[in-house]
Amino acid sequence: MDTTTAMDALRQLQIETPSWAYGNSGTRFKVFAQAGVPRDPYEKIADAAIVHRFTGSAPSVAIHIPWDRVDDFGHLAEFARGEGVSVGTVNSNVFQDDDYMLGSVTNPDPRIRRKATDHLLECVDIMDATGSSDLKLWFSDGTNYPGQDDIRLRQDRLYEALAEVYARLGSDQRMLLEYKLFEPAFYTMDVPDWGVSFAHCLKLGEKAVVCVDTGHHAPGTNIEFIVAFLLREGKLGAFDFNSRFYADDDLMAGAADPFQLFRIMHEVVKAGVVHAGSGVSFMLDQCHNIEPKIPGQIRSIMNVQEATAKALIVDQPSLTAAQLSGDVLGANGVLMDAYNTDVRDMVRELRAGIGLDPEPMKAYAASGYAQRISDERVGGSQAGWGA
Ligand code: PSV
Ligand code: MN
Repeated sequence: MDTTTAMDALRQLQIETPSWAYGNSGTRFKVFAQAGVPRDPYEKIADAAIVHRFTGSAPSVAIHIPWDRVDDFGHLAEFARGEGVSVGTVNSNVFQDDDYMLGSVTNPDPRIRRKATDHLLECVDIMDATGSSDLKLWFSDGTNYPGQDDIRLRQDRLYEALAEVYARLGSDQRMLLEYKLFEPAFYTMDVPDWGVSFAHCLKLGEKAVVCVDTGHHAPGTNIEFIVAFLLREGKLGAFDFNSRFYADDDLMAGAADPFQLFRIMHEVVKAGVVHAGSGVSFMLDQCHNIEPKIPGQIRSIMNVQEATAKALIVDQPSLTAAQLSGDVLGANGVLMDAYNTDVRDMVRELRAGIGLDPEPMKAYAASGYAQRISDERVGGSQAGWGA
C-alpha cells in the first residue's frame, strides 16, 4: 500500500507490554538485580505507562496472577487509567505451586485439578474488576517420562477445566490458549502446539482463540504458516512476541530474526487485522536479563513497528500479479523490496505526527526517569519474574 495508507494503518497498531518485563529476571544461573526496578504492581504499571508515553503505541499492560496480586483490582485499574494506560490481558499462573509438580488442570489428583481450575476462575473475577477482556492460559502441564501418565486422559482433564472456565466468561471476554512445545515438561506437554490449542478452541466455541508465542516452537518452524492458517480460520487471538535463538529465550521481539517478524506481520497485514479491536492482540512476552527493562520494551515496540511498517508497504497488487502468473522470482523480489526498505523515517514521522519525540530511545534516556526511579525506589523488595 502507499505510504500514507501504511502510516494510517501503523498508527492503529497497539502493543501490550507485560508487567513482568519491568521486574528482575534471569536464568536459573543468576538473576542480576537492576536499580529502580518496581517493587509492586503499581510501580510496574507506572513503568509501562512511561513506555507508552515515549512510544505512543503501548496503551495497555498485561498482568500475571499471583505476581500482580493486589487487594483491590478495581483500584489498580483506576491507577492505570490515571497513568494513561489500561490493565490488559490477565495471565493465569498454575505453574509455581508445589501442588502442580505433576500438572495443574491435567493432574491425576482431582483435588489439585480443582485448585487449578479455581485459580483460572478467580482470574476471570479479576478481569471483571479490571475491565480486561482477555484471559491468557498457559499450562506447564506435561510429563517427563513415557508411561508417566495417560496422554489421552490428560487431554480429557484439560478440556473439562477449559470448558468450565469458558462457561464463566462474560459476553465480551475471551480465552487465549497458548501452546509451548517443551519446557518445563520434556516428554509430553499437554498443549504442545497450535494444533492442540486450535482443536480445543474450536470445540470450546468462538470466545476461545489461540495465542501464538513466537518463542514456543521448534527451531526452524515456519511460524507465519501457522499464523496464516489460524487467521484464515478466525482462530488467531493474540501474539506473545519475543525472540529466540535456541529455546524460549524471551529476548526482545525482532532482535534475533527481524525477517521472521516481518514475514509474520505480512500475514497479519494481508488479513487486515493490524488495528486495535481487530480480534488479534499484539503483546510482548519478554524478560530483560542483562539490558535495562524500560528501554528494552521501547526497543521491542520499535522493532514490531518497523516490521509492521515494512509489511504494510509491500506492493500487494504486484505481489499478487507475480504469484498468479507463476513469477517465482518476481514475487519474492516484491516481498524483499519491502523488507529491504528503510522504514525508520516513516516511523519517526508517525511519532512526530502525534506529538512525540521521533527517537523514543534517546528521549527516554534524556528524560531522567531512570535516575528518578533508581533514587526513589529504595527499600522494599524488587519484583521479579516469579515473584
Ligand atoms: C510461558 O513460557 C510463557 O510464555 C507464558 O506466556 C507465561 O505466562 C509467560 O511465559 C511468563 O513469562
Ligand atoms: Mn508467552
